[in-house]
Amino acid sequence: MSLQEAKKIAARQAVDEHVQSGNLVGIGSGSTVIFAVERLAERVKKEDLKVQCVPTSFQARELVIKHQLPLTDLNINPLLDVCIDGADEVDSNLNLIKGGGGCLLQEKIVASCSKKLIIIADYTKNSSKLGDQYKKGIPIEVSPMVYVPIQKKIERLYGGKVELRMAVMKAGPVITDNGNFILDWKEFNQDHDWKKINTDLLLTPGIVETGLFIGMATKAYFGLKDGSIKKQE
Ligand code: DER
Repeated sequence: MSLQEAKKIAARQAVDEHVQSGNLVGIGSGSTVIFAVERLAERVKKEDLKVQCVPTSFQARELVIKHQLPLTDLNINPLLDVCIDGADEVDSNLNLIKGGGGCLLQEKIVASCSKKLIIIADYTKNSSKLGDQYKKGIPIEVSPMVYVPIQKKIERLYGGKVELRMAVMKAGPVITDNGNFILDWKEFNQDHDWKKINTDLLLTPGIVETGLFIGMATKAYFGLKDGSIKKQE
């Protein structure tokens, strides 16, 4: 089974099992969530499903609009029934690395305002430890004015290598939807206490958010190579 197919079966199963009519739904960012939104739109047509969606990025908002799903926001609906999102890696404790797409701040905000965070992914995201398979680093969103001191501090205190994420189709760094930079923390020690590390990082002035989603996910759906679906909770 291709990666795309694996993403698709995971996304469709998660939407069918976790979205009921009348639900307020957080819509994550990335490629896997596209299949989830397509399934939502299908169900709206087939079942007259009533949902309102809160996007987690410019990309997610455009996706919701493309599929003519109703938009809302957290100030109108401060508590969502479910948030469905992808991940860059999921460990055996259901801790996540997210932010490969640079949308981690709004993703974490929306997830934190949802009763459930349902992760959808292909089999390449299913690891026992963070860093087993995902080598692009833990994304950390930072204020542009202080990215170098933060880079140096993380390397000094925790080891590894911290790189400013550079844009591909634009000279200079990636600028997030929130006007910040992204640092990618690579070659980190995989045996860190991620809850402590995450707390320490978030106490650092200038760090806006991390791509460490610790103890936030309710359940993960992985599309496997053989066409089956692995559920982890
Ligand atoms: O940037 C993000 O957090 C995305 O959700 C990412 O982790 C998953 O992207 P994918 O569905 O394209 O693999």
